[in-house]
Amino acid sequence: MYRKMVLIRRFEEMAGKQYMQASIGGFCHLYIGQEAVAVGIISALRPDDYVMGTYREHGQILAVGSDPKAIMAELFGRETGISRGKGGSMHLFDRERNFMGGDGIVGGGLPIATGVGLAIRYRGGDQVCVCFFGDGAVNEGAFHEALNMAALWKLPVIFVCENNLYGMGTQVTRASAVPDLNRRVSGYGMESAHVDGMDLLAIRALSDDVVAECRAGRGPWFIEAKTYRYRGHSMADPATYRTKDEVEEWRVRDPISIYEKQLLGAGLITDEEIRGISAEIDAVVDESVKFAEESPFPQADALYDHVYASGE
Ligand SMILES: Cc1ncc(C[n+]2csc(CCOP(=O)(O)OP(=O)(O)O)c2C)c(N)n1
Ligand SMILES: [Mg+2]
Repeated sequence: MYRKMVLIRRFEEMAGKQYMQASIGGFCHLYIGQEAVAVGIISALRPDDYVMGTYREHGQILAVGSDPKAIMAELFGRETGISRGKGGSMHLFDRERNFMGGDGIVGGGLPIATGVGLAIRYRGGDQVCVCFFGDGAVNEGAFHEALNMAALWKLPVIFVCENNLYGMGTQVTRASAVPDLNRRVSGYGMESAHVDGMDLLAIRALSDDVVAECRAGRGPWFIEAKTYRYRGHSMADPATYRTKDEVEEWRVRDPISIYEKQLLGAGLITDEEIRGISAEIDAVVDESVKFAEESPFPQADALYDHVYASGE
C-alpha cells in the first residue's frame, strides 16, 4: 500500500511536469493528496472485483495495478497506451483488471456501476463493484437514479464519494443544500459511513467490513471519504478560490507521510528501505515517460477501430 501511494504521487508529479512541457494535451486532473482513498479501498478488493473511475482516475487505475507505462503512454496519446492512445487522461480503461474506465462526465460512472452490479447478480457471481466519484457528482440526477436502483435491487456496489471539498472552484457548502453528504443518501435506505480520507489504515479497515457485507449480499453501501487535492482542479486551474493556509493545513495531514510514520513506528520499515522504494519508484516513472516518448501515435486510418465491440 505504501509503494502504491508513492507510485501515484510520483506518477502524478511527473504527469504535471509533462503537461507543462506540452507532451500531454487536453485535460489532466491530478490525484495528488487523495492517494489513500483509492489505495485503501482497492487493497481490500479481489482481482476479479470491478472498479469504476472518474476523470481524476490516474490514481485509481494505478491502485488497481495497471501498467504505469501504458498509462503514461495513454496520457501522451500513443498507440501503446492503455486505451490505444485514443482516450487520454480521462478515459483510461483496463478490461484485464476490471477497471471499467474513467469518465469525462461528472457522475457518468454511477449508472454504469449500478449496471455492473446488476451484471454480477445476473451471472450469479460474488464480486463487488467499487464506484468512485466526487462531491460534485452528488448533485447530478444520475447519482440519485443509480443509488435508488442499486438499493432497490440490493446490488453489490460500493459508492465511494471522494469529498475533496470542491467541485472545480465551488465549495461543497455553496453547492449542496445539505453539506453532510452521508445524509443525502438516507432516502435510499442503504448503509453509509464517513471516513477520514487521509488515513489509509482507517479506510482499509472500513473497506474490509464494507466489501465483506456487499459480497455477502448486504449491499449496496455508500462511503464518504473526506480528502483534499493539493493541486488545482485540473492543470489549467491556478486555484485562486482557496487560501494557501487551507492547503497547508491539509498538507500537514499528508496520507503518505502519516502512513510512513506509522510503518516506522511499528518497526515495519527502515529509513533505508524508504529511500530504496523512492529510488525504485522514480525509476518506474522515468521508464514510463521513456516508453511513452518512444511509442508511435496511432495511425490515422485506425480512427474508427474499436468504436464498437467486435463479436464478444
Ligand atoms: C455532467 C457534467 N457537468 C459539468 C462538467 C464540468 N465539470 C468537470 S469536473 C467538474 C467538477 C466536479 O467536481 P467533483 O465531482 O467534486 O470532482 P473533483 O474534481 O473534485 O474530483 C465539473 C462541474 C462535466 N464534466 N460533466
Ligand atoms: Mg470534489
